[in-house]
Amino acid sequence: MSFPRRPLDVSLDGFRSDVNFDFITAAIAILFSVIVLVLLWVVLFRRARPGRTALYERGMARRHLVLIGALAALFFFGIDGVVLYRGYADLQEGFFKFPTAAERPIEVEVIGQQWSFQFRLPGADGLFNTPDDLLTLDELHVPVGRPIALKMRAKDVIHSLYLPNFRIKQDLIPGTTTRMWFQATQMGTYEFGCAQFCGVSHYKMHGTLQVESPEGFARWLAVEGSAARDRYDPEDREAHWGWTWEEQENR
Ligand SMILES: [Cu+2]
Repeated sequence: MSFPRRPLDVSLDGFRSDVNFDFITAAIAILFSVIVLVLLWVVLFRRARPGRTALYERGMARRHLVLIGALAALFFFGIDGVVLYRGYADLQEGFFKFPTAAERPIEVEVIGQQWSFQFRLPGADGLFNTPDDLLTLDELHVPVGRPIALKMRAKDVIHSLYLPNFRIKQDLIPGTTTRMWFQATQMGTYEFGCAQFCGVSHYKMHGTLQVESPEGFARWLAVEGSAARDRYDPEDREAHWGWTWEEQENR
């Protein structure tokens, strides 16, 4: 089952969320229809009419309690149980597992502030807060088919980076570092936004994610990297918000 208005899924793991959403929607729709049909049947065909008394039943007899228990168990294990099982399977398959260094992720630092997202890529030296860092505002460039590892902080209030085409969202919280990862399966330009109401101009807090071919991304890195080195100003303290990654950070 698919809904035409859903944003295009261009991620490795987005289908996991879609499958769960579809399952819950279908299960609730079926349950709702059954309950409405039973209610209609009772109201229309079992009501009092001339020559017929409606039966008033408190539902406390043993057979009623057994029926209620059986239905409750059916719904609990048939819906919640399935979602729990699927969620656990997703965990096991690494949906929520932050990429290790061995998986060679593209590492990105994100700062959220009223009302924009700033992204920092480490550049050729692989280290953050050095002159060749690539800084972008409300625009993130990533290559297709590589894991992207984001570590995020906030300057002022809680923001949330939401990538609808990747079915992921994570808060940026002042005073702590949060993490999120994704992998794109399709090139293109996609929108991201802030998903926490973070002030009067919250609506302005959005930008574009450019998913490029590996060659296109390498070209972008080379061109922007040398431009970044030229632009680097050691006196500009505001621009040096990056930090050094620690393996155990925020586990
Ligand atoms: Cu925000």
